[in-house]
Amino acid sequence: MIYIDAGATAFDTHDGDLTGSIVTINPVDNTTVDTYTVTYNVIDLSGNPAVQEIRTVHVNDTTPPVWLPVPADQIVEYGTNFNYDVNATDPGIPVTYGINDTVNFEIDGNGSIKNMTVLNIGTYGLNITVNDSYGNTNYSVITITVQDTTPPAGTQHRQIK
Ligand SMILES: [Ca+2]
Ligand SMILES: [Ca+2]
Repeated sequence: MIYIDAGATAFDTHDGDLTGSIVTINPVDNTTVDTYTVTYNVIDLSGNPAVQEIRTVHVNDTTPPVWLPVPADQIVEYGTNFNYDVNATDPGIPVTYGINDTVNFEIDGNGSIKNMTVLNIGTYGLNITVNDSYGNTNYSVITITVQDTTPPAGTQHRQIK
């Protein structure tokens, strides 16, 4: 998304090279997707304006959002709530998040992932996507491991008579 003005040159049959007298109006903002008009005006030494030259510049966004940091595999204790916040950036452009498994998980606008159901012991593969508003997508696949490391609750002693 970098635009460099190619510039212009001017030559007058009477005054010679007038390139140094060119007045450029360049409203291009590299960080904002839009169509811009760059104009070049030059006046010769006799005060005669040359035909204005106009260029149209399109600033596009073809770069997907970038994970910061890249989402990592997660381990969660059985019976506890899963909470994991992911982040992606795309300078100046809002991003939206999505996940493939919306039965077991949900993700909000800030990239905060939560479980929707009690997660069974085992592993879940989760594909997390992030989009900018110009159709560029990035994704990351993580594994969520649900494990039980809690020992059973106190043993019951029963007296037999
Ligand atoms: Ca982008
Ligand atoms: Ca986030």
